[in-house]
Amino acid sequence: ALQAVIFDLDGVITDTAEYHYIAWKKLGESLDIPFDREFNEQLKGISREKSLARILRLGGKEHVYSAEEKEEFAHRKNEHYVSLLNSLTPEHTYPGIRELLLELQASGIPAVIASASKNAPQILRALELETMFSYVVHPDSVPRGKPAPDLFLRGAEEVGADIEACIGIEDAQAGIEAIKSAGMIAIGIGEEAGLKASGADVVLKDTKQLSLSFLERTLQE
Ligand code: B16
Ligand code: MG
Repeated sequence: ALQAVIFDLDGVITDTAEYHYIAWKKLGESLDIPFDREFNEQLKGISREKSLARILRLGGKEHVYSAEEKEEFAHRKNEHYVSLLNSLTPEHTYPGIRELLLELQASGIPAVIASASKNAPQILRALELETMFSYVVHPDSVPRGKPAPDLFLRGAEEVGADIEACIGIEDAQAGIEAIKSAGMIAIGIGEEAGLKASGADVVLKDTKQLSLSFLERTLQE
């Protein structure tokens, strides 16, 4: 039986993935490194520092700036991103998510957050969801980010769940890879092709179809 559900945050619980895109795009443009949504897919689930490194590499500028300058760029992106978070309200929770969390709570199945974001607690507060999760893994508390399995393994460990009885839910290719290398069942949310290629067991277009009975069926298959 299902023992824990480990959720990604950005792009699964709410649309903060769009805010990340807006903030990185603006920073990229200020450095003369424009990019589109397709490139942005590679930044999903990836830490702030690694995302910046990928953008600089795209522009052939990975060796142009000092460590202090890079820190300032990451800081500037985060300030913009956090200012966009101010408009976040409980209504911004993706469809079906609150209902699923209530079902899990009623069944005593822990819900866990395994996000690469250092802003996760603030986002959960803005959505008024912070009491719905048994544990939020802090990205700095594990050695490796996604696509390594560390965040998901730590999440399962913290709630005492067996790996094979856990389901991970992700919108990013790096996140699906992380769930699969942890040995869990992976549900992808979004574009089928990329998520399937990364190993997702099932892909849903959006979060509307998520329910406890869907998760239980997926685990049994
Ligand atoms: P922050 P997730 C990830 O969150 C985002 O997908 C990724 O775009 C972002 O760079 C990363 O969090 C770090 O976020 O700058 O807020 O620490 O999808 O793993 O929930
Ligand atoms: Mg995500």
